[in-house]
Parts: sequence; structure tokens; C-alpha cells
Amino acid sequence: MYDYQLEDKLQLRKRIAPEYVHVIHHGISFCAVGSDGVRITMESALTARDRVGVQDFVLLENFTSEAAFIENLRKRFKENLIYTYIGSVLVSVNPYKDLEIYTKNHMERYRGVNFYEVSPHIYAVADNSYRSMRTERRDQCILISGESGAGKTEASKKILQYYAITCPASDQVQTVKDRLLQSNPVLEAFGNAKTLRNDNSSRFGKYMDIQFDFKGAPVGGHILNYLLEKSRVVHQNHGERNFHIFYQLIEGGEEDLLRRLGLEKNPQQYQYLVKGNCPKVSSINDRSDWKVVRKALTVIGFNDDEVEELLNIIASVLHLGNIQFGGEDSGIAYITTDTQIKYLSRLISPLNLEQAASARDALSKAVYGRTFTWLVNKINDSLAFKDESYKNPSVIGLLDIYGFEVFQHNRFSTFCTCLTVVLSSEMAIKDAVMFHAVSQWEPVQYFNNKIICDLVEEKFKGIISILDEECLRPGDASDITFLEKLEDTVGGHAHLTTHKLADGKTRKVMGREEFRLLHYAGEVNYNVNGFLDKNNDLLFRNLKEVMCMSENTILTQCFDRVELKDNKRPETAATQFKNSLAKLMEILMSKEPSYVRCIKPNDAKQAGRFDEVLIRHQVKYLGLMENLRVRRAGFAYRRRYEIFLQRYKSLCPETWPTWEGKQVDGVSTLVKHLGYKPEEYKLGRSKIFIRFPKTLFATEDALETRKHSLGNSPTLCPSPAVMI
Ligand code: AD9
Ligand code: MG
Repeated sequence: MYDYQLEDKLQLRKRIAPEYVHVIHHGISFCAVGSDGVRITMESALTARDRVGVQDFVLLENFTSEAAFIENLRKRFKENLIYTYIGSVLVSVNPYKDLEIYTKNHMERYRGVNFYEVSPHIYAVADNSYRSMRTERRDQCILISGESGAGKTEASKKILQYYAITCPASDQVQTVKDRLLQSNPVLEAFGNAKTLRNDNSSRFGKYMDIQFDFKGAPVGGHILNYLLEKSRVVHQNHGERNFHIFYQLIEGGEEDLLRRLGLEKNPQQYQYLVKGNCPKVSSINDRSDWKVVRKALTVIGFNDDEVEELLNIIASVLHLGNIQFGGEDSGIAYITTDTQIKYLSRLISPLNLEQAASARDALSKAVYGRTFTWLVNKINDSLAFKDESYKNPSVIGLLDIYGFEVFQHNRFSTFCTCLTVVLSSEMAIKDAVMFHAVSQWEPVQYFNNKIICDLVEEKFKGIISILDEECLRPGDASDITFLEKLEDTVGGHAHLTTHKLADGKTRKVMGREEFRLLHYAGEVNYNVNGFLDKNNDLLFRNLKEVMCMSENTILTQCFDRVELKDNKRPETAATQFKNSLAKLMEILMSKEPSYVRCIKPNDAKQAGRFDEVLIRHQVKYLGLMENLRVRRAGFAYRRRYEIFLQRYKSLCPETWPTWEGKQVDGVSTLVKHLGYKPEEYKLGRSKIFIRFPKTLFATEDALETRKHSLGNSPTLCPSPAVMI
């Protein structure tokens, strides 16, 4: 009595939530079965749908309504369904609690299965990229974005775990898998910190390539790191901490070790650890984390001596931070701390109090920053793909970019973070534009990011150029003269405002030292204080010389004498960063992208709280409504000709069992036979683009019915892995 024919199955597919209702074969018809295995009626299937929302926003009846979009997110979040698709873009809402959805069983469920047959999941994205890489021989990348605390790093770890567990392995591959997994706790210890937004906030950008051999086994990896927030080493805002490693070492380090490093077991003793007044965090166990990190270092291939040298550097940064200065009457600073260095310092050129403290801090930042880069290189050595005979492994890249963090007063580091967002959304927009190239239906309005990209990066008159120019100009150059130059050069720009240029309405909220950029995400005010210093990022030459003389082998690799001989001015921080991002964009553009958009449900890091205002803001700046409109308007589903033909050729007598002519002609014959209407599809250069999901669903169903009647297993054909 609950059996449905093909027509009904299509209806069901479109309208129900597969988390609760499965559609299964029953003779030549179908029936709906609840998650408990019991058959249910169409009515109860629809009731379930009403409760848990739709699994793909493309299926929303009122898809232009932001309210309907958020309501769907809310329904699902309430049912612990944190994942929803927009086509094949995965939207993920941070649950702030452990859900039982990352087990081995779950991984198995997603292996080699079509996107729309199982509920949305990060594993589906991982599996889809993997299969596309294998079947199409095309490198992939997965771009994860969202604000600080939204779940980007967790998502990238889940993807890595999925590959580590599900991909084929030999002994040698197992070592690579272990190292890939263990690189995370090490990098997080040295590059993550507790902030107000996230107890485990990544303070560096990370792009990781995972390399696979022809059998699909992970055989190597490579990490690129971006712009570590070095200023955190010497200063933390209230309620925030320094990088985890400092606390882990102090809390977890064995007594012997601490004695050798001259450290006390109390973080309060160290100036660099007390600024945020937050040594302990309830969600963090520094002692057990220390054990994990220590073990991970060994797995990656550090021997005991190397670990000790590394920790020596960490300890020396803390000691350096405790060096205090007093001002002599002459205005020259001297060291007041009772250490040997007090006497040594008399030999060093005189500095005033402020200069001395800032030289000390510059040294600490340089030492920590360079050690971090050294660490990444060391991990890369350990992950390097070593099989000389096999030259071109396939690659899946994972981009875990900085979370967007906007404060009331933003400094240089936020400016750089925003730069990342500006450039990476440029990539997403390009993708969207590509859709327009094949879609002549509804034009979709989107924010033109190029205007802001140019404003920031254009040669000679972009903000970075102006900043660099001020950094190079001898004489009276200061943060304020930089601001004045901005006003003179780009003052008329529609996306830039300063105090002087602001109209009466906005002037009230603009400080005299600020400029405001109109980003995609909204207006952001930047305080220019410290821009020149941070951009210059200079270290006294004699301090560099001292570092070059160090006997610590890590430091000798970090501070090379060649640098001392080179009189060329080093590139400024912003320019270096801009160039490395441009390279990253090049890498990403050469790969097939998939997107994961992470959303943070509330600012309190609490489970079960859905703060609508906060979420609406993220839906806006992640461009999710535009995304949805593009998918609906354009050809949401695309497939390479050979893959499409291979999968569906049995549905047409002319293409079955083989098609001898050109692939495009085969596809054309096939879809005509299937009754596709001209407005439902387009034939591109190498791919067919299908406009509506229902067309693809119908074709899939026809295939299933045919296989069923032939008694064939559906897994014999390569899956169509819905891609957008
Ligand atoms: V930041 O830009 O690096 O500051 P992320 O990386 O976006 O940020 P992260 O992945 O670190 O955020 O997630 C923050 C916290 O949310 C984690 O430490 C977890 O406690 C929590 N979280 C995130 N995703 C999940 C999840 N899928 N399941 C359970 C999660 N908890
Ligand atoms: Mg992170």
C-alpha cells in the first residue's frame, strides 16, 4: 500500500530528507523507509521533511528568500543536522558539541556514493574530490572559509582523517598517513592560540597538498604557511593567550627538561604570558596536549636532540621577554634584570627605553616566526614524496584560510587577513563568472570584488604601494603621513573613507587615525597606528649578527649570514604576503575547486544556540544567497563528456555498448534519446551542463530501473558525482 512508482520516487527524492527517509527498491516500484527501517507513508515522509528542512537549498521552494534560507538552516541545526548543500557547495554550522557522525561506519557510508543519495556531509565532499581526482585525473582543491571559530580547521582535519582511513595503504603509505595526521597537533601547538573568538584559533594561514599515487594511496604532502601572527608572541589582548606551545611546555614538561631550560612551572612568571591575564582555559588541557605534541614530533621524525633544541628556542623567547629595562638619567636604557646579559649589554649601542623594549620584542618575534617557518619546512621534509620513479602524483589541496575577524579597531594584521579574504573571494567570483559564460538565463547580481582588489593592490596607487612607499621614504614618514597620502591618492574612491573625507553622517564614528574600507562583508575601520613598523618588520643588524653566531642548529638555519651581506632592503610584510597569496591563487586556479562554507552559530561557543542576527550576517558575507541564485540560474550540474557517456550509455541503443564517434556527438545522441529539452542542457567544450537537478535525477532513476531489470549492480558504472 505504500509502494510508489517512478514518478513518486522523483517527488520523494525532491521533497524529503534522506537523513530520515530512504527510498528503496521494492520489486519494480519503490517505497519509503524511515531511519528505523520501517516503511512510511508519503504523508509522514513529508512531515519529516517539514521538521528537518531540505538537504539542498536548491530544493527550497522560496529560494530567493533569505528568511527561508535561514529557517531551513535553523530546522536542521535543531535536529543536529549541521550540513546542508547548495548544489555541491557544503554549508556547515558549528555544533559546538561532539556529534556521532564521524565514525568509521560513517566514512564507509560515503565511499563511492552519489552526493544526493546520502545526507550532506564533509565526507561526501572529501569523497567526491577524491573520485574526481581518480576518474578524471584532475588535481582538486577544497576551499574552506568562514569566520573565526566557524569550524574550518575542524573540517580540514575531518577531510584528512577521511583520506587516512579510507584510502588504500601499504606499510610505507601508513607512515605517510601517520605523519600527515600528526603534522596537525604540532602546527596547532606552535601556530594556534586561545582568542576571544576561538579557544583554538589558527593564527596562520595554511594550504596543504596531499599527494596520491596511481593506486589512490596518499604518498606525500606539502604545506604552505602564511603570515603567522608574530605580534602575539610579545602581546596578547585581554582574555587571550600566547601560542599554545608555551603553556604546554610549562604545564606538561618533565621536571628535568624544565630545569635544563631554566623554566619555572608557573606561566605567571613570564611577561610574555601574562598580558592577556588568561593562563588557564577550561576547554584546554595543556598537560595532555603536551603529551600529544611530544609524540607527534617523534612520529614526524624529530630526534630527541632536535626536540631539545626546538624547546630551547621556545624557552629563550620566554627568558627574553623577562628582560626588563630601566631608564638612566641620560635617557639611555639599561637592563635591570639580574642576568649576565646585563653586563654584556653595556657593549651594545645605546637605545632609549622604548627603543630597547621594542628591539627586544622584535628579536623575540623574529626568533619565533623564523622557527615556525623552519618547523613547517621540517614537516615538509618528512612528508616529501620520495619515490623517484613516479614523477607526477595527483593532488588534493586543502585551504584552511584565516577566519575573518573584525574588531571595533582593527590593526595591520586584520588588514592582511582581509586581504586574504579579498583575494580568495576573487577566486569564487571567477568561478561564478564562469557559470555566466554558459548561462544565458537569469543574470545574477554579485558584488564586484575587483574594485576593492584594485584599491588594495594596484601598482603605484593601491594601498599597499602607498604603504610601501612611506616605509621606504627617509625622514618624517609616519603612520599619519601614510594616512595623508592615502587621502591624497585614493581619497575619491567609493570604497575608502577617512575622517577627513567622511560625510557628516559617518564622521562621528571615525577616529582621526583611521581609514575605512567597504569590504564585501561590510565596512571595516582600520587604525593606522603601527602600520609602518609592522610592514617594515625590521630587526637591528647587530641582533641578527648575534643570532647568526648561535650554536643552536635550528637558529643557524633560521638566521643565515648571507642575509647580512645582502644590502638590498627586504620586501615589506604586506608585499611579501600579497605575492605569496598571488602564488597561492595560481595554484588554486590550476585545480578543480570544491567549497565548504562554515558558519558560527553564536559568539558564546555554546551548543544548541542559533543566533539569527549573527548567522544572517555570515550568510550575507559568505555570499550564500548569490551562490544559491547562481546554482539555480545556471547549469548546476556538469560532467565531462566521457564520464557522462560512460555512465549512461546503456540507456540508448545507439550509444550502447560503445560509441565510436566523437564523445560530444555521443552525448548529444544520448540526451536527445532521453528526451532532454534544449533549455535543460548545454554542451560546452568538454562538458555537458545540466540546468535542473530533476533532469539528472530522472536520468539516474532510468539507469537504476534499467540495472534493476538487468539484475546489475549500480556500482559498476562510475558515479556521476554531482559537481558544481
Ligand atoms: V579560526 O579562523 O582558526 O579562529 P576555525 O578554524 O574556523 O577558526 P575551528 O575549526 O578551530 O574554527 O573550530 C572552533 C571550535 O569549534 C573547535 O575547537 C571545536 O570545539 C568546535 N567545532 C568546530 N567544528 C566542529 C564539529 N564539526 N563538531 C564539533 C566542532 N565541534
Ligand atoms: Mg582554524
